[in-house]
Amino acid sequence: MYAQMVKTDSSKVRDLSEMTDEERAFQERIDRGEKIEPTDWMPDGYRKTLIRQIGQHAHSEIVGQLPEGNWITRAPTLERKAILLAKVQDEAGHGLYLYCAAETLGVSRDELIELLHAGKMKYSSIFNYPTLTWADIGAVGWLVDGAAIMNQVPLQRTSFGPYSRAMVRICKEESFHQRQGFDIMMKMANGNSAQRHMAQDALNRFWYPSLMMFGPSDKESVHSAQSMAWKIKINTNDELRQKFVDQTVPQAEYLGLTVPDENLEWNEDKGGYDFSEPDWTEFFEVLKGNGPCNRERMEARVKAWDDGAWVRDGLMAHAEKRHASRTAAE
Ligand code: FAQ
Repeated sequence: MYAQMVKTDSSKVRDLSEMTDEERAFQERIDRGEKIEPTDWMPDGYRKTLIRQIGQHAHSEIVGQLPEGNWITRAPTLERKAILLAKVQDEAGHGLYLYCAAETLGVSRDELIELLHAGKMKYSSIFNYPTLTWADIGAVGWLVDGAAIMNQVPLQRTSFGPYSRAMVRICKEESFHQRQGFDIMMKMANGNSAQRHMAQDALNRFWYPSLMMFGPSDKESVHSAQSMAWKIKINTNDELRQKFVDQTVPQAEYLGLTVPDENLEWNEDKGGYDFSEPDWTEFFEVLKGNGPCNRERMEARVKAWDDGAWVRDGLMAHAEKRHASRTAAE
């Protein structure tokens, strides 16, 4: 599933002097920090890159409901259940804002969903890992939402207006998600020894997959150079990964948990932690569809889509009937 809808290479980012007048005017708007709106002229590659990234982001929000949805019926208290339910509903809302943002670029939600189900579009690698214990729900909120926020806060300044505006609301909600995850971790880490053990085990299993969320290392990233020139991305994958580690290690220390990396060490010169890279072979295997839950996640999404066909058909039939009776009345 390592299919590319559009591929750019850092050596191929063109200089202003190599652009057509239209392309140069567009790039200058980006460089001045102007927002690009859906009806503005844009290069085909800019449109395709946005559809790929926003579509992948939308799919991640929707597929991302599955690992947590798995725990709604098993949350330890009524309060935790209500909170988790609200969080999972928020993720559905994020998916919908993002599909709407993608639709302004001329692709329909149905087309994007078809591409996902056909294995031609991706969703975040992180959601191919299982949530085995209640502490995993804490780790998802703390680490996965924490990584998502680290990536999404700069995206509020992305150059495409509808994407940037969607990000403002999403980031507010994600910060509540991150705090609820950290709150679960605090309860578990300060609980009895079995609970502390579950919290540590969740951190052990989610640490490296969370680091992978930022994408491959900068030298392996095919899209970063062009996406940054277009301000579709604001930071490189490695920059965000470093910021995430620097922010999260003190939080783990506060919880009394150990980050599962024996090479983790504060580096005074760079003002950040040195840390071990994730296993990139595992990352690319997950992207190819060979992660622990890829098949299960896609089956659940395809089933939900098929089971919902009668609702979509009913709504379409109703809309057509109303349209026909309005036209007849006119
Ligand atoms: N998983 O050249 P790059 C969330 C692919 S939201 C899967 O570096 P790019 C909320 C990449 O698509 C999480 N695939 O790519 C939540 C490309 O393949 P392609 C989602 C990945 O786009 C929390 C290839 O590798 N967030 O979690 C991954 O410049 C809790 C080469 O990579 C977003 O989508 C990956 N981790 O940078 C919900 C944020 N990384 O498309 C529920 C917006 C890379 O050519 C519960 N997206 N790939 O076939 C981005 O910022 C970027 O797209 C990156 C990747 C940084 C993810």
